[in-house]
Amino acid sequence: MKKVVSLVLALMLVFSLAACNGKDKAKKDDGKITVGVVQTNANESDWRTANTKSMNEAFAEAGFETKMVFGEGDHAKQIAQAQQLIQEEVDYLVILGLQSAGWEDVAKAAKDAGIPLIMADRKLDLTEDLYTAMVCSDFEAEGVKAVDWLKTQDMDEVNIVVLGGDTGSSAQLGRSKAIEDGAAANGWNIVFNQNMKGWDETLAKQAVADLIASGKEFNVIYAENDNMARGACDAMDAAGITYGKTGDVKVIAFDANKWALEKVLAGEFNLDIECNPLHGPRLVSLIQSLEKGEKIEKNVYVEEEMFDAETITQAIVDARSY
Ligand code: GYE
Repeated sequence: MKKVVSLVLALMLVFSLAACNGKDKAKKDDGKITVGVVQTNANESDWRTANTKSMNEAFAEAGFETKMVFGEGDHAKQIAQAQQLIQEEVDYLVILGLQSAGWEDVAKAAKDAGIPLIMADRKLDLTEDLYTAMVCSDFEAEGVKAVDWLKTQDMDEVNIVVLGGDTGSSAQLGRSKAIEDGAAANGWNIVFNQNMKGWDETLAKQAVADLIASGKEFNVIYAENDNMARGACDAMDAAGITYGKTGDVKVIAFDANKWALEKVLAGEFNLDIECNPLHGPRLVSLIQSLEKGEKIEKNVYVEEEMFDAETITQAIVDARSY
């Protein structure tokens, strides 16, 4: 009798395991591609909001299942989230890193699991054998555009306030390197150079307000995104400092959100360097090519423009999609 009971229990265990695998298998076999996305922060900036929306909309339209998680400023959390998505056997892993360093173990785990790793938005410090593709912005090149523009402004003395983004993100590293190299090469003074945690507009406003209160002279704001540029302008408004096209302080911003381009058109921002967040369609096209076994371009830098208060038009602003 005991042997019969043991046999029945063993068979129940085998069938339950098979059902479990069968359920998982069925999920994988429903033909849906599952994309794991490790995003930075949900409400980091208007750029990030447009970026998240672009991926969610494009993936849904393509019939992908999206598993999006948010690091919320915590690099270690992003690493753990990426490892969890690998455990869940997503078909593709898209990473938008809070930090550019520290991704080797995740990349090796994804490779071992046969999961293509795609870097989006921000390049990570990974050798080419550890990722499948990159769809990012060249942040140093963005900063060089701003430096080249500043050189044309024919200013006797250039005293720059640098409002950096999240420390260690490739966006901050590239944009900061460009202005620091540009200042050294052109004899400009960087009178303030601090990174704002989370690209935070309020932190940027407070930093500029404190700087004004300290009596530090400056005539250029180099804000590494639109939100921080707006914070700086709010601080200058409160202190009665003029800025923009006809003011005493030139304002340089990055991202080129539509609302910010309205400020360029109004002459409040002198220059806005585009950093295009609409990675959704690019990632869909890349994943569909990979699914078909097509050869892909491994490293793609997104084409981006810049907008000058001297030349922008309402038509240009109206045509913008984010
Ligand atoms: O400039 C900023 C966002 O990674 C390029 O992150 C992106 C940056 C963007 O929060 O607004």
